[in-house]
Amino acid sequence: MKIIKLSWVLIVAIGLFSCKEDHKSVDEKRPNIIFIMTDDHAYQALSAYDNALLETPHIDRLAKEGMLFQKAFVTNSICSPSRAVALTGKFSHLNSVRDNLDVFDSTQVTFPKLLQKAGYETAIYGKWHLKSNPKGFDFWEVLPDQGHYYHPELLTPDGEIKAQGYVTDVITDKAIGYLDSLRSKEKPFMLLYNHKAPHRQWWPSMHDLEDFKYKKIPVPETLFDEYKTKSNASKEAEMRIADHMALSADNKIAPEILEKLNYEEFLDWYKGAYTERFNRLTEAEQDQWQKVYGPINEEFAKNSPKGQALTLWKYQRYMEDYLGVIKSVDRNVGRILTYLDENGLSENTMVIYTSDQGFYLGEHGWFDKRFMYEESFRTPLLIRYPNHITPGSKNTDLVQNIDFAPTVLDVAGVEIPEDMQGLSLRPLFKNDTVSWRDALYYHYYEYPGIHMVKRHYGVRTERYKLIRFYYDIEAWELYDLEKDPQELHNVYGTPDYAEVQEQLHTRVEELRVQYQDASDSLNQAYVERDIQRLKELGWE
Ligand code: SGN
Ligand code: CA
Repeated sequence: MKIIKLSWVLIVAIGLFSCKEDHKSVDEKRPNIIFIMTDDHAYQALSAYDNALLETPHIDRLAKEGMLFQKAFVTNSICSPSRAVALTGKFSHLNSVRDNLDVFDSTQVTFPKLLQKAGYETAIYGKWHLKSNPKGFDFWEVLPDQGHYYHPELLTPDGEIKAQGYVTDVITDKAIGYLDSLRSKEKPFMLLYNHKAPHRQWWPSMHDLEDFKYKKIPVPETLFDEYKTKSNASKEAEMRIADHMALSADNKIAPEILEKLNYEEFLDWYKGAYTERFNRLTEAEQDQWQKVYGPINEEFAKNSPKGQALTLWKYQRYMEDYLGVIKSVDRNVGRILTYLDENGLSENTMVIYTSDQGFYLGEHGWFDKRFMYEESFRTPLLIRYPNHITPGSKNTDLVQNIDFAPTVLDVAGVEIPEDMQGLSLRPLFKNDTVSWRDALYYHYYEYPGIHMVKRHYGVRTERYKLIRFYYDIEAWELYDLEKDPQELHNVYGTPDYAEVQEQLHTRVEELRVQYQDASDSLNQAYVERDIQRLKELGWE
């Protein structure tokens, strides 16, 4: 009896001791980091934010077990610039990438390089879109440029390879392959796991072809917005579902049908794009595809909608494919999280989920991004970091993608270079009241260019937003986000807002100085250089 009792005491004591040891090692070990960036994932289509459109249970897990940032924004709502900001912690005018045509200067300091120097192992799989080759990674396989949904090519240190399968699965297989067999078990790792999805032209995986088809998708109130109080920048942008979404490439109606029905089909390029993408499918995939899209094509030919009915039809088709593509992202994020669970890695890994920017899902009649209006200025941000972030917490501070690099470095215990312009989000993890920024700065440059969104910059505070459009337009817009969250009433120049307007003018100038973007002549030099470059490309 005594012996049994004694052995119990020993077992409990050993148990307690080893628990304590485990706990200690979790706290003291440098965390692994998985940084997930999708492309064009609107927060409106992520159920931790809003489940009106679909459920994303796997991505939502990161909010349930971590923190959901409700006011996360970008500095320049477009792909390559956003990625350069994330890597460097600096605004576009200082990191060499102001638009999608710029080449990333890979000699710059980036957070992966600093982590690598500090003893982390670093890897990237998936979308890169920065033209120069990745630097600061022990392992990398990236999509050339935008990449393809089916059987994508990948750039590797040993040259280009062609993968078999659907891009979101392929990237996940590579990421899990790295975690499972390539990874050093001695070093902490930092993995950039970047998806192409859900970028235009929204080709769902074979698993999700039927998912949203014919389901009635709620229509945004502003689908037929006429921009009554807005400047011409909105009217002249070429990203309306009604006028600029291609019935062939985007909505997947075969070009032959459109020609037969005399639809004024958009650019020739878009017709070619549909066939080119369809031809990437294997024969079996083409058959499966036709089983779903064939009847859609037949119905379109029968009803041949026009006018507002056509816009509603296009919106519905757009959403069916866009949401289908997100389904596969969600499932694959689930695979990664399960891998972490099953391999004892969840506890000591910080997982960040974000997108390179937001996206319009029919709001203001649009698809695409670029504008400083909320849907494209905001981006999803969810962070899980066990023992450091309380599960299920929500943050409403104004955070921005310049903060990603400082945050990752801070969490890894690496010194944040002084010239990084963002702030570490770590103080926000504890849910305490901390003194934080009161305003965000934004600057978009890609004009003239695809979608023709004019150059603009501006400031957003908790309540207001002031925007200046410039170059071949001179216009200011002011929104009271509390009274007008949909940004339908531009109140610039109205007497009631005179004081607020003046304050915001002062604030935006202060931010331009703070972030070293104050010189108009410099912007003019950018403009001239860009115009020259566009001419050389034959785009103007
Ligand atoms: C492609 C898209 C555009 C999109 C840009 C930039 N057209 O050109 O609609 O705005 O990429 O997107 S597509 O029909 O070829 O897909 S970004 O996310 O890379 O900035
Ligand atoms: Ca993008």
